[in-house]
Amino acid sequence: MDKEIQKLIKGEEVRQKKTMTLIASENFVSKDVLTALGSVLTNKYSEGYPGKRYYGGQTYTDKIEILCQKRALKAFKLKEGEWAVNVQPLSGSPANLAVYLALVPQGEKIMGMSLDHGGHLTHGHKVSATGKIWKQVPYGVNKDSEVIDYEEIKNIAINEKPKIIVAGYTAYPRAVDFKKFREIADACGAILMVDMSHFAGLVAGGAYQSPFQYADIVTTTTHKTLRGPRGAMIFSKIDTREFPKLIDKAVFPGLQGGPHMNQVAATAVALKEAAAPEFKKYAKQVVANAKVLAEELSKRGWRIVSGGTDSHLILVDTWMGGKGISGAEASAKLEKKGIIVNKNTIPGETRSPFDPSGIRLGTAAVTTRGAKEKNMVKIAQDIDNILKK
Ligand code: DSN
Repeated sequence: MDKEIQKLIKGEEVRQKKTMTLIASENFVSKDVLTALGSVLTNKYSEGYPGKRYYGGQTYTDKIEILCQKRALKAFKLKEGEWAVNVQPLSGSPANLAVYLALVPQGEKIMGMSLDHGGHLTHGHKVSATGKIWKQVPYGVNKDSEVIDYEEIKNIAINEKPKIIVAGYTAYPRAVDFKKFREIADACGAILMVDMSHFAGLVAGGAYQSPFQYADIVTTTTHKTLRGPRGAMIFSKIDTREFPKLIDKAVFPGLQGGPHMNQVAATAVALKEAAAPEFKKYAKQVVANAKVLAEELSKRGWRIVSGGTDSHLILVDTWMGGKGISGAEASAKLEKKGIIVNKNTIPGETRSPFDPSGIRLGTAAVTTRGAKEKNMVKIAQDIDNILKK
């Protein structure tokens, strides 16, 4: 193999082994997922969909894509005929973009949580294409409780009449009431899209409420709590609105070319793993670990945004909480000692996104490595010791 690249990959492998990953959006995939990802499927072009491809030689790719779709429905307990899934999005941002391209006329409104409250760039933020082609109607969390205020969101939605409402976030630790979001969407005639990228694995493992009973569209990345390769999927409800057909057209040929079939195969492997009984234990442990980590940090005087967590994710206010250390400084100090986190804005942010007021922690990766509650106590103690210095 190319020695120069081999050395760098080895370096990254060692870095991953020697450090502790507390980045909420990262995880460690199984050997089987890696094998599928590094397979000969990377050599194949498969524009189109099973049975309707543009190039020959699709005997195996068709079977792989169909199997991946079946496993996706099974992992989230969905029935064929009620839900469809597109497994071709290359990642989360194109998946969300494809949904809007399919369902929201240009210039119309996307209602999404603002970035500093925990939303994602692709929920209509102005620096993303989603905020340039469409207009974002932002919503946030309650100033005091730092949790979602459904009444406030309902009022905004009724006044603004967005075409689509996005629930599901990138830095929101708490449970989301999808039933209430359904009522809000119905009150203003909007499509309800849930971006479950962060908590998809917890949904599959039964450790976080499922959005499928209430959403019209569910997007997810495949590499966070779901523990698959980097990629994404778009689930759409089958009814007279023909969402699956519109979404398929928007993904290809609307937005993407050939799907990465090695990634689709690796996603299929991860989905089989996520449907297995051991994954339930894993998902429960992820949440139990996050709760202990939040409590233990709180006991040591760290202000936890919203007071705790219901998921894998914790937002720590390192600045306004009285400790006076910025997110960038905290992240750099922790990295020096082998703990990898990301700096993060917090609701009501007063600093810049490059050096915000907090850090975001997540327990998906350490739980894959076998961490339990007692390890969380030690991690909280280590974080406290490092940041106090
Ligand atoms: N970068 C992802 C995250 O860390 O949450 C979202 O795109």
